[in-house]
Amino acid sequence: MERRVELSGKGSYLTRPIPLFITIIIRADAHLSRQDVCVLIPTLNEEESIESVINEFLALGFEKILVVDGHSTDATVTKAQAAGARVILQSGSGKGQALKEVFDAIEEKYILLIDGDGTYLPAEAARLLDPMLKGEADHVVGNRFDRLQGGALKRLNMFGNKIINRFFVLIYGIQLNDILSGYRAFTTEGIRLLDLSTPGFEIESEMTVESVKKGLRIIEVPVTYMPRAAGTRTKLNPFRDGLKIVLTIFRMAKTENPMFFFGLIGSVFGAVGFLIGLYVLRDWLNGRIEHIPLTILTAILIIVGFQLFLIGMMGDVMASLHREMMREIHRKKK
Ligand SMILES: Nc1nc2c(ncn2[C@@H]2O[C@H](COP(=O)(O)OP(=O)(O)OP(=O)(O)O)[C@@H](O)[C@H]2O)c(=O)[nH]1
Ligand SMILES: [Mg+2]
Repeated sequence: MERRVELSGKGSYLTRPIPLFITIIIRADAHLSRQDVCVLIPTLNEEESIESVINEFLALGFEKILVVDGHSTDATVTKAQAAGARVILQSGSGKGQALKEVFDAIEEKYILLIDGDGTYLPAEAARLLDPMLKGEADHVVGNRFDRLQGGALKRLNMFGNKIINRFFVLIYGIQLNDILSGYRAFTTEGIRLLDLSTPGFEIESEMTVESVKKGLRIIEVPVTYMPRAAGTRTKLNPFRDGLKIVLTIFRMAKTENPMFFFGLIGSVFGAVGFLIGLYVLRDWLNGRIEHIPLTILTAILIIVGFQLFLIGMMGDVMASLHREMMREIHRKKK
């Protein structure tokens, strides 16, 4: 019988002879102390898949499995408990609120975060954990776009994901391809440094941006993404949640890339002022000296737009000074 065994983030090996299989397990274990890992699974009505996700992790030797449930109305909680996971009911609602609530309660050194809907493969856990256990990263993100299973992401979600990722790269200048992935690993120490405030599906983008801000070493590794099981429902609304995600990324740009944040708002003011100004100018050239209030409005809009640009420039200076200071503090700490 052929077996697939995941190794150290460098893909999978097909192993046939038993001795080779044992060698591979030993080598994988050298990097991976599973006792130090808390497998964290947020769930909301995932009774179809939760058992198999937990069982696969148990079979891989992960014992600390924590399910944080959003008051599922199906059998998710009983199935998770029966399978051997510890279950915590979140006090509020939303995936973000659920995760924030449990981060402080986790005692293991590493957290492996995975959705409970069976769209990610537990067998690929080592790929995410290895770079951290080797001390090469503080936050590892599973990139779904490298090896996407046909139909796993609906065309609309795919489009939204690409736009959001581009938007992120544009603002933060860091080349990541899948900032919204639900399969990640991080050090518990690292995640506690992050200031997380969003309650819903914005949490992944917030975790990524905050990691960049707090100087965590963040890397991506390819992971497989499977379609949701037929008949199960997504909780993500591509329009409502997509907009919230974009606004979160934009709002957070205020301190990281002030020129972009204030410049964009300033451009909107300037552009509206310019258009109204054109209208006033056209009538003025035709000999009609009217629209006095509109003329004043034009001037105000353009001045405010220009001032926002200046605020952006000042903000940029402050941001780079802050970065320099943080670097200095880090250097002193070492
Ligand atoms: N605790 C908790 N978990 C949630 C909540 N909303 C969603 N989840 C879980 O978070 C994970 C991701 O949610 P999904 O609905 O799969 O969203 P998605 O993965 O972006 O979308 P799909 O591509 O359709 O799977 C799943 O395991 C959900 O059960 C919530 O309010 N509370
Ligand atoms: Mg999902």
